Amino acid sequence: MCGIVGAVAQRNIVPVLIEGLRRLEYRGYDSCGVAVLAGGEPRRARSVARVADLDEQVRETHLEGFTGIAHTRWATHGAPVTNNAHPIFSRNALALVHNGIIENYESLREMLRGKGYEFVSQTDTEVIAHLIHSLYRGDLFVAVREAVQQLHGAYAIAVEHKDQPNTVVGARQGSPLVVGLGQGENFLASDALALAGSTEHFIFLEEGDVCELTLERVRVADRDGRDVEREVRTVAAYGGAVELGPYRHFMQKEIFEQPRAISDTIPQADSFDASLFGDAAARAFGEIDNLLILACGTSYYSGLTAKYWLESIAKIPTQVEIASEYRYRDSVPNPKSLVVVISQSGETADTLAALKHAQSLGHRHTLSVCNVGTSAMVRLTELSFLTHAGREIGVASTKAFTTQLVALFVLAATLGKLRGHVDASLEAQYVRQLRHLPAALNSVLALEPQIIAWSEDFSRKENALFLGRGLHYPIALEGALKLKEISYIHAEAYPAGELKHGPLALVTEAMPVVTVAPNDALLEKLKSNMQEVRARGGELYVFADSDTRIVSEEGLHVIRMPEHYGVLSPILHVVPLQLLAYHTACSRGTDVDKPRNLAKSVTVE
Ligand code: HGA
Repeated sequence: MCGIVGAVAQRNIVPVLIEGLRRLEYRGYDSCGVAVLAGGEPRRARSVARVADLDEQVRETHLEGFTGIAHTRWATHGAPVTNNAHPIFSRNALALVHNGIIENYESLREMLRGKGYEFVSQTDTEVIAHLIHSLYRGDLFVAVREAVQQLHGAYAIAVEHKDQPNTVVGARQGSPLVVGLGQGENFLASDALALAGSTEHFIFLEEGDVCELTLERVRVADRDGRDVEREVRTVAAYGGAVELGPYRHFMQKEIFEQPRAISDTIPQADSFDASLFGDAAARAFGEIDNLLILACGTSYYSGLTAKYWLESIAKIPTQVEIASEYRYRDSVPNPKSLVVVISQSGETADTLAALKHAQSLGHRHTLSVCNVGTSAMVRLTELSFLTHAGREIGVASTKAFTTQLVALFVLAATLGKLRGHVDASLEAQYVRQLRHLPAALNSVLALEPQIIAWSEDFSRKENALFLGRGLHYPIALEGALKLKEISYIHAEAYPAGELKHGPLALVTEAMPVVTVAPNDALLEKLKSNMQEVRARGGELYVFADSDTRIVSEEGLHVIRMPEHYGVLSPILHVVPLQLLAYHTACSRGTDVDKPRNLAKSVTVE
């Protein structure tokens, strides 16, 4: 989603700003822009095309300056047109970029119109620019501190003013913002990743903070206006640009990286110990008697899968909720709950807000499952388990999902052991199964040519059904989501036993029905559900474990999974569904890594 980069330096800063935007591009955006202070009024360039186009513009127009701010926008208020792209100006004196949503923008707009401000964009952001301008009396830091008192909603902003040519001011509430510390130059960004190559020293601003960057100094004030010292962290792990290598898209690369990502995520130790989740975990795990999992999208489906593991392996009651629902409904807090939040980026706005809501209700024990160790979510939770998927560029999540599943299985096994339901031999069996997963995944990835053959049929369909049962129902949900996201084919997933209660009415020869068929206790029931589909002319595409005795015949296509994988089977069964969605999308010619209307790291509500 939206990205911010800002800098004050003693050199032309535009190439650094453009490079920062490039590093944030993978999150998805619909327009971009940059503004510099170059003697007098701010100058800007904006584009509704790619950052590469913006780069060309700045070269052609010789846009250069020592102080600047830049932005990638994912529109929430106002169409993705040049006029709404950030930086937004106020009276050619002040330039501002913003991530988030200002909820009281209508009343502020009326108030500012009353003061003579003219609005030229449809964004909510423009009110912030004019508000700060209206409060400016020669000190931008003071004006921003006063302005944010009047804002309701979520924001991370960076602002510059023509009368303070070596200053950038930032503020955050509900959206991330970091300060990067350089030598005689300082930076601001919505993600430290944007500043890789410029600095390794960061201040992660806290909620309500306002900061002022000048060449030699960074000043931070907290929400009460008191100057504060924030910890400086060194983050050296951000490498250079991620290469595509021999793959056509990042999504394909990331699907094929799963054996490595999973092997890096599986704990080294041969036993499941609470300390895997942090120093305080042993005590916290001893004080809980249920779990509340909060997540969105694909992470929600990993939570749903975890519920089956947690209740069957650890015998611990588990509730899974969509974060954006939980945060706004009345719920009954249970002091003995462990609240588990799951997010690839650790910055997902809805999940972060749900976590804070749970904490405000008095939940003391919280755990994040996350792919970014420096993220707000990891910083806010008592316990954490980091997945080691590496950077995920494709908007449609793949390796983040399977590594989350590994993390959540380890949680179930650890709680199962602590609660006396996993003895030494079962523990050893789980460890063996985990260790063998990367090899098992490689065999599943070798099915790609057979899946490509199916994807050609799929690319001509407009609807699809996905069926699974038990532990594999969330996998069917994830398969349908992947197909929707990147191929734009309408897909629905159902627990197979639910077909006869409604969706069977949709089944005709035109409806492909993808079935996840592991050889588990529900296999015979699933086979009956498949017969119900065949009897109505539905075309079945089945991913069947080799020992299921499901064989291809007319209207029934079967791809054999290399091995039956017991309790960890969902981690294998999701992979062919990822490949099916990927190759179907390729056949339809969609923008696989940046599907329309979607963005990575959903940092707005
Ligand atoms: N509300 C602003 C910024 C949107 C944003 O943060 N997207 O991720 C706008 O629509 O311009």
